[in-house]
Amino acid sequence: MSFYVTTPIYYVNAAPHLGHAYTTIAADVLARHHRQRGEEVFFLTGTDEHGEPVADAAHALGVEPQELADRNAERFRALAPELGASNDFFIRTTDAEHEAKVQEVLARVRDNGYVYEGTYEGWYCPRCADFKAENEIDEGNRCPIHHIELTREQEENYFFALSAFQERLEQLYAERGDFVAPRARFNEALSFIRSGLRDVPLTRHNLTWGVTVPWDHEHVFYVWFDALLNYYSALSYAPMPAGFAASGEDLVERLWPASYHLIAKDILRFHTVYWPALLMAAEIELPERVFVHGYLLMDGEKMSKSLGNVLDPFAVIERFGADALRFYLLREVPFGRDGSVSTTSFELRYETELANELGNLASRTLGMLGRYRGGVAPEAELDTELAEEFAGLRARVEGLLDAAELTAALDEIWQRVKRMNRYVEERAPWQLAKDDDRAGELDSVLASLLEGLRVVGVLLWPYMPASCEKLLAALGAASGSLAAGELGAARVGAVGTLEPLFPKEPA
Ligand code: ME8
Repeated sequence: MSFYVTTPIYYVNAAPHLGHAYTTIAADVLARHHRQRGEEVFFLTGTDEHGEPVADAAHALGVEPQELADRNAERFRALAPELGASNDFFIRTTDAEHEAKVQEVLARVRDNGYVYEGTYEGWYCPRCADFKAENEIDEGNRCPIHHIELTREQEENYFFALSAFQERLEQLYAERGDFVAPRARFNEALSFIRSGLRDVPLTRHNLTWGVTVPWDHEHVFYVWFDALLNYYSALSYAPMPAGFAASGEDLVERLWPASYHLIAKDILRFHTVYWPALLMAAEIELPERVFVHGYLLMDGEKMSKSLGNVLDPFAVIERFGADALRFYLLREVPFGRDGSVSTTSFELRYETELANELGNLASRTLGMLGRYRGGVAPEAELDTELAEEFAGLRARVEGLLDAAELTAALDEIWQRVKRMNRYVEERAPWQLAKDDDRAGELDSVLASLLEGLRVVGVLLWPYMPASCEKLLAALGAASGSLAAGELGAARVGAVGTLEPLFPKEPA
């Protein structure tokens, strides 16, 4: 089994912000979960370096586009490990191998008869790098996303015959109800298709910052076609991950088609309409699914570098650690919907859920084991009540993560954390410890809590890898296999020490 997950490649016109961190974190959770299943996983992220958004930003700063790209690509590359992201490769669209692949695939699209010369005239947003139809324009000829005035473009271009794929796209949506999720986004894409597809520019004549069109050196490819192809081109030159079993196949053969493209709704149309059409035109298999998450909002507006209302992920990580940020974003904003984020709600969740509910549960449990049983886990039978609470949990988490329901899966696990907190209060081990006749009961309570913590550590590991590794190490357990995510699957033995997982007063 293989699992190939991607994030969008981010524009290098400015530094990374929390919105970028969000998609990267989400993709990382899926990648880690699938590695726990024992699958061959490939997780790709990277940067989109061509086109007007980058060329314009560079000119405004008085530097060459390549210089700006080099500077900001490094920041995006550095963000991934800071977030705890385990990406297997980082693609840059200025990589020579990527550029060569773009030329090869798009020449094939032309050979297959889907490219023709024409004149484009219409409205264009240089920040979106997108041509806007009349019904997508805000009052005053403004971009609905960036609120800037659109420019009128007239250009001799090569066109991609998108309209030729109208029927095949409709058929794709009829046959594959899970091609796009959530459902509302599927419907949005389908209704865009049904409204009638128009051909789109494949090349730009007035721009030089891009991949040269091999059959006409006066043109560069329109940045979106160059960018989308990253998902495919990366596999032709990324190194084989260390854990992959030996086989004669290269990464394209092993991993294509992609299992999941994660994106936000701003780039829905490119991924759910242009991308499948382009692949059909090039005779390449289509990806399995596109999951469209919502926007992180601050003060009710989409956070974005062009609007300047940005919360700095680096600052949060420095004080609270990457795990807290990962947990907060996926817990606070239901994955697939828009949601507001703020430092106030972050601090509240950190304190009540991470420090109190999980951190305290772990330190209390280990503390009681030390006090009452010398730090050695009793071999007692597990409490049936708690066992029932955990029954089927792993399978439900797997099912939800198959559908990229990251928030729902996290909640399933967190309900058990809350349950264990209540269990401690109900069973009051400190009372049981006073009564020698109830030693067996105390054994069972402690053994059950340790097992519960171990299971939670395994299942939460994709969300909070560093903290779960600490917890599991203290329990003498491992995070590697999802099969261990069942109560009783790998009993805890002797227990080590555990520093507070989420200190109340972080640095
Ligand atoms: O669109 N909330 O790059 P980009 C949630 N280069 N997610 C957000 C977000 C927010 N407020 N802001 C950004 C591009 N994102 C193209 C993509 S792909 C072939 C080319 C995330 O730098 C989200 O994943 O504008 C969104 O789709 C992406 O960043 C856009 O990043």
